[in-house]
Amino acid sequence: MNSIVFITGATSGIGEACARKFAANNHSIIITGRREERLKKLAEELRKEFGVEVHSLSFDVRNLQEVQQVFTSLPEDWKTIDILVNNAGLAAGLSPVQTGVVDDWERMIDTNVKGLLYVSRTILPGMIARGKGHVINIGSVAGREVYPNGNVYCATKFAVDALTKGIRMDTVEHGIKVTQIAPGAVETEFSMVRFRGDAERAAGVYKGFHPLLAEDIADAVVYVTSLPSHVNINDMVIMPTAQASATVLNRKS
Ligand code: NDP
Ligand code: 8X3
Repeated sequence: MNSIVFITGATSGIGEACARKFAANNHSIIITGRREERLKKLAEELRKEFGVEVHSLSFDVRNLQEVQQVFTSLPEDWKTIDILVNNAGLAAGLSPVQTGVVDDWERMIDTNVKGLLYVSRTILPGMIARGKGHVINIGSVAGREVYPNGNVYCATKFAVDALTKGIRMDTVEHGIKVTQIAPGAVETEFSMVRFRGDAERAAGVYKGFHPLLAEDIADAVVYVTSLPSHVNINDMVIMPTAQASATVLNRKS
């Protein structure tokens, strides 16, 4: 078997693009997410198109028991994960704290912070036992700058930044690589989720400029895993050319 790559949130956007790129590079892939039908379809497609081995696991990263159970259920030769892409995440809403929806806060904190911790806690011990592994956390420009009404989503991505540094410090003596990739605006299902299916509002986020594509981020994810064993990219911030900061965009219309 080639490297085994475990990707959270592979049912759409950046995670799905990562699955395609890793498959195109002949890696064995474990694709995960809650939407089982999408996982099945993607697994079949990747097997057919690239002739690689694909395992799919449907679970919610917010549920520690589920995370542990699905990992335990993996066949032994799939447990030796080389690369973990902690990508599953979301923004829910865009409101001031004083009128914020508490349930949205819980979803973001539980998914973006606790989910990343649960998956890392489950997979890191094996990497440490084998003395090698690479963890890639998908952060965000929102983890570098706070923007109006971004409050809790930004806080979760600042937490991803802190956890990336913390995991790197905790595992450096075991030879583990830890990378954060922090994108600006990427056109995926992200804004549809954030605005609860309001397609017009979601499309408006990317109007008048050329946003990043999920494939652009997947290229970077695959690149950081392609370097010699003594080289680690700690951190990468990737923006559309038309975006200078979280709030400064060169919109033409
Ligand atoms: P998408 O909405 O397209 O994809 C999000 C993925 O996360 C889906 O596969 C979804 O799968 C999965 N996911 C969400 N919640 C859970 C959960 N509780 N358990 C398991 N999987 C879950 O958005 P993106 O591809 O854009 O987002 C991927 C990551 O990139 C996120 O962490 C996001 O914060 C980050 N990011 C996005 C940017 C953007 O502009 N799009 C910019 C910067 C960072 P399912 O629903 O099937 O469970
Ligand atoms: C997603 C990018 O700017 O919408 O993390 O927060 S932003």
